[in-house]
Amino acid sequence: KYFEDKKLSIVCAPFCGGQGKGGVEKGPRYFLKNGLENDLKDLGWNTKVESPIDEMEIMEKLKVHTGTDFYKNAKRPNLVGEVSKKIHDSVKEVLSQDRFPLTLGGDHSIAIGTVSAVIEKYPDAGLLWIDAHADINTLESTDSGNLHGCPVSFLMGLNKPEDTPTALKWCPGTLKPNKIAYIGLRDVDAAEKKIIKDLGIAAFSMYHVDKYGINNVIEMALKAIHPNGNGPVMCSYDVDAVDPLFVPATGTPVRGGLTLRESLFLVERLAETGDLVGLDIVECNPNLAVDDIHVTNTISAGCAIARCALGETLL
Ligand code: HAR
Ligand code: MN
Ligand code: MN
Ligand code: MN
Repeated sequence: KYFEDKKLSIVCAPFCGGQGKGGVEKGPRYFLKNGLENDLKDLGWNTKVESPIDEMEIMEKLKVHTGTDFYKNAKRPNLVGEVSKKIHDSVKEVLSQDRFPLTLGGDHSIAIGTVSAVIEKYPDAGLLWIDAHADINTLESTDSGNLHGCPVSFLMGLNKPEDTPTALKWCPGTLKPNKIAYIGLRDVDAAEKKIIKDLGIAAFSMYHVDKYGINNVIEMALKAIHPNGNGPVMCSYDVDAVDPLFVPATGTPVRGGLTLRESLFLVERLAETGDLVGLDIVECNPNLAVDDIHVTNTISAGCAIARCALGETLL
């Protein structure tokens, strides 16, 4: 299987420019402060930490780009393009060293970089997108203009060349509809529903989790991206998939989400397959907590997702 010598790099992606709320760039720092690197060492991983983007520099650039960097309705496309390319290159480098890429966001726009890098290394990789949102808006369809609502459209090449900001043209856009499965959806825009339906993308909403149970949903999702049973799997995990009761400190919480056990079971099962080749954990925003318990709950849930995906078991 993959990464048998158990080497891993934590790729820090402290970026908030794919949406409008400050604080999500603090994610990597909070995860590390919570002891994530040592926890992964305890699970037998040889760990390293990579910081491909300079947080201070990007926060300075953010001030300039906000209000000047637009492409049609989209906000800060040049900054998102620049940052996601740096993350892409870092994840490529990590993979070339036979290390597992665990990328800590940051907002979900950084997945433009991570997922494209994993696909370059593993062209037949399937993508599991765990999220309350589908993040498949195109530059035409986005109402908010926030690019964290659009990464899947760039990964799939759904934006026409003349609709693609220069700084995002590096993204290959080769991800095929039959290589994607969503889990946890419950806040999907009308335009996104149409795209998902038209392209026939496998999408398991909270309705399906209720109807079939999380165990069947994960099996159906894996079957959708690898009909023959196995193959490399990239998981991009937006913590807002989890119910805000457990993960309150996130930018766009939506009630009626995964329980904490369902959210961990998903990644425990992925670890069991041995097919996981990359993981993102995004959208933790400590600034949006109303008290310290909210911060602790959110960060400890995020860390638990990472540990469970990387081999922690209950027994
Ligand atoms: N669909 C909405 C938009 O495009 C909201 C999605 C953004 N929220 C997220 N993404 N956290 O997962 O703006
Ligand atoms: Mn590349
Ligand atoms: Mn989301
Ligand atoms: Mn998301």
